[in-house]
Amino acid sequence: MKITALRTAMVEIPIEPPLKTSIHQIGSVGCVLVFLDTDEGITGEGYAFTLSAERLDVIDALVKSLAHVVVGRDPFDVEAIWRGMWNDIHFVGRAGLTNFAMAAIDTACWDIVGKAMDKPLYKIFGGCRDKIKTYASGGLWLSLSIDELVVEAKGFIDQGFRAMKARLGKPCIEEDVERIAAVRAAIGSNIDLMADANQGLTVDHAIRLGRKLEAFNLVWFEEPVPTHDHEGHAMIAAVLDTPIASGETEYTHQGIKRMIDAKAADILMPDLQRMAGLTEFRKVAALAEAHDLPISPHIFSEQSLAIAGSAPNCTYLEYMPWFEPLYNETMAVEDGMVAMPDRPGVGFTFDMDAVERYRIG
Ligand code: SMN
Ligand code: MG
Repeated sequence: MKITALRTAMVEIPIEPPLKTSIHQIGSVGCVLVFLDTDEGITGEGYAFTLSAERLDVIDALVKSLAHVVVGRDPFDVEAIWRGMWNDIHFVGRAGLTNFAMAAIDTACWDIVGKAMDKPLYKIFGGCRDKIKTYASGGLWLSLSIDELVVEAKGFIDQGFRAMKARLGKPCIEEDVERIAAVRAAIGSNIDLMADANQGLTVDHAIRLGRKLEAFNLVWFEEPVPTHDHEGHAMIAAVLDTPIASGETEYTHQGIKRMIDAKAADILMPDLQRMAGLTEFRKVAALAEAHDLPISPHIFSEQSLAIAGSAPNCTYLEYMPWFEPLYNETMAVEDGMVAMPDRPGVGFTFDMDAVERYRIG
């Protein structure tokens, strides 16, 4: 089998109403969709994305710059293709948008493998579960009032969720505490609650806030301080009882390994495009497992099911609905769980009418 062509399409999906975290203002997500055609009529799909559509053309150019490494190759040689891309990008950098481009191509290669074998990827990787706990992540933003938080939190339960993530990072500690208290009171003690500060705090602030949040039994306190500050993360993790989750902006196993070595987090959150694809993500899941650390993949909900269904140490899937409009298939949530797709490959295919509707550039 041979890859015969690499095609891309740029799309922008609006997020309405626009939302805020401690460091982001998000009004849309822009994606570069990647299609790898083969001489056997199978097409593999992957994507890279950014917040808004700024710099999307840069990602598109980087993806296309890797075509010469993949076209003509057997898609089953995923390791060789990954290594070929890794060497090709070396001079411009092995972290950043280069990884995003690699991830989209690597995921599309695995999608071809699954479709050719007529098996879902989690089974090919070695299945360990057929459903996983998930948490609602598309809400409880910093831009919402307390009344809006309460309505949204109850809405998630009505939709079948048994866990949800709120955002932290108001300038005043008491305000964050009041918001988490309101959500906890609205959902009761049997629903899992996470909180994410998106790197927006200082170590002192995070410790003082974290101590007050211990009362609300959070599943985790995510990214309290900037990602590079592994020592700061470690101090917070050592002081608080609440587990610290982090890692969504680290690149490849090198970044995650540095976090593990620094004891920066109790739960690791690799991101598919910063891992440069499923090939590396699988190794990172195993690296975490070798250190008895749980993982919870960062966004890329649909693609990360391949990891969630095959990595024994994966505890939670992030349910981020932003990309749903692009797919023919949906992830159904039932009693707080998402089922692994029984369809071949990644198990989610782009709806070409939707692609046309959101297409830009
Ligand atoms: C997040 C931040 C930015 C984009 C997507 C998601 C957030 C998360 O940190 O963990 O969901
Ligand atoms: Mg986060």
